[in-house]
Amino acid sequence: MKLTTLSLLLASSIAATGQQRADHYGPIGVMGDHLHSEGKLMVSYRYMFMQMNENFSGSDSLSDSQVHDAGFGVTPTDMDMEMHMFGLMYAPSDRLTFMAMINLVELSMNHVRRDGLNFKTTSRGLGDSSIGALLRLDDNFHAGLGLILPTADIEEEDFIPGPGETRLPYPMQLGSGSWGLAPTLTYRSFTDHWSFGAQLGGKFYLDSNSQGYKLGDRYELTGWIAKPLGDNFSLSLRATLTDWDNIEGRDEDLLPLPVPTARPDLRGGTRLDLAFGLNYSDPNTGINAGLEFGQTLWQDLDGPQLGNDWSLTAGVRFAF
Ligand SMILES: [Cu+2]
Repeated sequence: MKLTTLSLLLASSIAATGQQRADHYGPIGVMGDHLHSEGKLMVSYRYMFMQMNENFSGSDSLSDSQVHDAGFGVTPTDMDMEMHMFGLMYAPSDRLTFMAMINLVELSMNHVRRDGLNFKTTSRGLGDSSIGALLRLDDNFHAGLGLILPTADIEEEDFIPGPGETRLPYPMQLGSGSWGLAPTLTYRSFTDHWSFGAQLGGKFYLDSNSQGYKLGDRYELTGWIAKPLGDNFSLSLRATLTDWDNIEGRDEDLLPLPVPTARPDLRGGTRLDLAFGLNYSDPNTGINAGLEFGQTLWQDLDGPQLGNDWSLTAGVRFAF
């Protein structure tokens, strides 16, 4: 009888925080979704792949020849983005968790010229980094503030038929080149059979970079539901609305190439993504692994601009 009461109490406290469950952590694609208890350290690695396959103007998709007809001698046809993200979290108290992250970025973009010639450009290297902190406000809410560190190279070059070896357009650069702030407000709640989360986040760049431009502000609202399956697994469904502004200023060393990616006023947009996720957690070892597959449902872009198609994030988190 006593044992039953104790285990019921234990079960309800676990349900309240989700501490031991696979959905204690949010979907793997969400950053800053959780805090840690005092003295805990977490290391994480995430791999992210995103693919863009089509150009958009507003919410309409454009064929390659429609982009040519809009006055561009060259159109991008598709782009792959890969990121390796290494994270560190440390909690000096139950209310405060520090975070740090570095990223390796790999980009490749295919193009077709009006005369039919195809070519590809690539860039790879260290992306922007960040340090930050999460502060617990109450049982359900925590606030975060990240400082974006301009550690990425924004002077990447590659061979382009015509001009030859030259500065690559904006989306092929590895980061922002600017210092920035990334605030977040996160909600989490747990019931016996479900958990819910939501996060409102922004990225605001503070100054123009060394090349004379500043990436536009970015806002992201994401919300998810997750369901534990047994002791070690959970499934999640997440919707994300993202809005980002055009570039201010222009890259002084970028040639006026006849391609939409070289235009600072064709970078902004809004999009809605849906993602399906799976988490695995082993409370005995502190290992949590996650997978999340995302599909863009709708986008409205200042175009012609390549739009997102799908993404995959896979990662492991280890707390000790
Ligand atoms: Cu963590």
